[in-house]
Amino acid sequence: MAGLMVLAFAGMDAALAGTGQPSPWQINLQGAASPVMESIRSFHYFLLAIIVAVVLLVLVLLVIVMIRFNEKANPVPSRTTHNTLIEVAWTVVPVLILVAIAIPSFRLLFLELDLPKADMTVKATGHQWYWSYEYPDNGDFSFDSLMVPTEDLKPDQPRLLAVDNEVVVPVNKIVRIQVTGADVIHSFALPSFGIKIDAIPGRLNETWFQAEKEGVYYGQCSELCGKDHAFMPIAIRVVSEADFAAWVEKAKQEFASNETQAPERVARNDVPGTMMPGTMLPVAAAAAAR
Ligand SMILES: [Cu+2]
Repeated sequence: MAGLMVLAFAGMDAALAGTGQPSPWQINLQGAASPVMESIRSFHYFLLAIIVAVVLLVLVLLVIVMIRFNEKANPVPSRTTHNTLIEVAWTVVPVLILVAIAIPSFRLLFLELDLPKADMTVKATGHQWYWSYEYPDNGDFSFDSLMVPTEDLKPDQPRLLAVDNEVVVPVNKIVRIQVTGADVIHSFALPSFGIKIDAIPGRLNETWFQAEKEGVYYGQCSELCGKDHAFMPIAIRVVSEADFAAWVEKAKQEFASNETQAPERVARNDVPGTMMPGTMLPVAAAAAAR
């Protein structure tokens, strides 16, 4: 029965959850576009089935107790206190359930953390409040990626997720993502690829994905990093190998000299009252002056 309920839920979820971006009334994980996310989703449904079964068992036992052993139905209670068989069972069964969860859980952890041989590397650096990307294997160009403000959105661009310069990667290739932070801790997260990894200043974290379908996939910074934490989305465009090669040629020219790119574009994206990196909150400034 638990299995049936989970199946129904999974069916409903397939209809409701978008892939690459959230969808209205979505109640479940986003659709999978990488092998890791597929494993995360099946592990999620496996856990859901176990949880539903446990909850139903407890519910049934409680109802039996309430009906059969209430004061009216059972005025003279038994004084039984120990039952070796039951006590062994309610210790061993949960242990077996935990072992059954631990095995696929560790398998999934290894899949996520044991990087396969990568076809290419993209380095993502979190800034307050945008991402910048480097392509060391494809000509070593780099660029900043800022959110498109609502008033500038094109019809096919989702609000708060679209960016001016998307990360472009080839389909079906293993992409290693190296992640770091330039100022504070950010987190690089993209639900449909099943990746979420902290961007920590002074440290290089790595993860990977293999996008299985062409399209645009969106993610967001997932570590509270300041005022515009919610406005530094991640957009990855997955294209064919030929389109990727063409894009690389174009990008090499376009981003050839962009060392001063960030500050003016951050200023454009900003609103009055902004705290730029390096400025202090009034309270902190007062404390420093003391
Ligand atoms: Cu951030």
